[in-house]
Amino acid sequence: MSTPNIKLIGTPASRVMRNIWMLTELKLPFEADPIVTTDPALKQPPYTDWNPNAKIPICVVDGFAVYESLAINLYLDMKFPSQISLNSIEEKAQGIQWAMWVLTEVEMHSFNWYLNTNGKPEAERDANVATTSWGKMQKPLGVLEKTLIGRAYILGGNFTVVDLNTASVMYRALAMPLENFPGVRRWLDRCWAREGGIAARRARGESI
Ligand SMILES: N[C@@H](CCC(=O)N[C@@H](CS)C(=O)NCC(=O)O)C(=O)O
Repeated sequence: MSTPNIKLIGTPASRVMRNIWMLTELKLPFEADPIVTTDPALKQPPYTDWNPNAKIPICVVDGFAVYESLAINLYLDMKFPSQISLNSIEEKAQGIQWAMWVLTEVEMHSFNWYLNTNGKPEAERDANVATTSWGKMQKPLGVLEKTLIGRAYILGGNFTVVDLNTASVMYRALAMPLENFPGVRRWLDRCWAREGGIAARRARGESI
């Protein structure tokens, strides 16, 4: 197979980090276009041809464009089978299930918690939003804690793209007080300690 031509569009200080992690796991070289969301070019072709939402990330593989960060990772998983792949139809269904779960049940509460505890300048933080968001995190954290009983990773003993997608969306949970969710704490730290997780954090300027 010839080397694929992969372009990953968007600054690493964004959801693009989820795809940097995936491409690092797959050991696939890619051309980075670190465009930022405020760049007016994002609202023009060729970007809007690739993603009419004018958002990042976008991944273009041999001319085929995909957007939506977790859809990109599930596509890359199907296109480039690897050690972390989902193989059976049932595993692929779980890949879709967990991607939808983390985006609908976790992402917004996790981000709002981060913004109002650390992310925004202190004067702009709202303690009520932080408390409400932390409250909303309890149910999904409990679900994940239960899922991880007796297993190192979400589907069992091996790290898969399901863990990558779920843990990458839970980036801000790294800073959460997870004492009541020890299984989630261990799993999250184990996932983010991987080469791809470290590469994604370094790409956004973290010195880890
Ligand atoms: N659900 C999409 C969200 C994409 C998204 O909102 N990306 C942000 C950057 S992380 C963006 O491009 N924002 C620009 C805007 O909203 O105009 C995904 O996971 O890829």
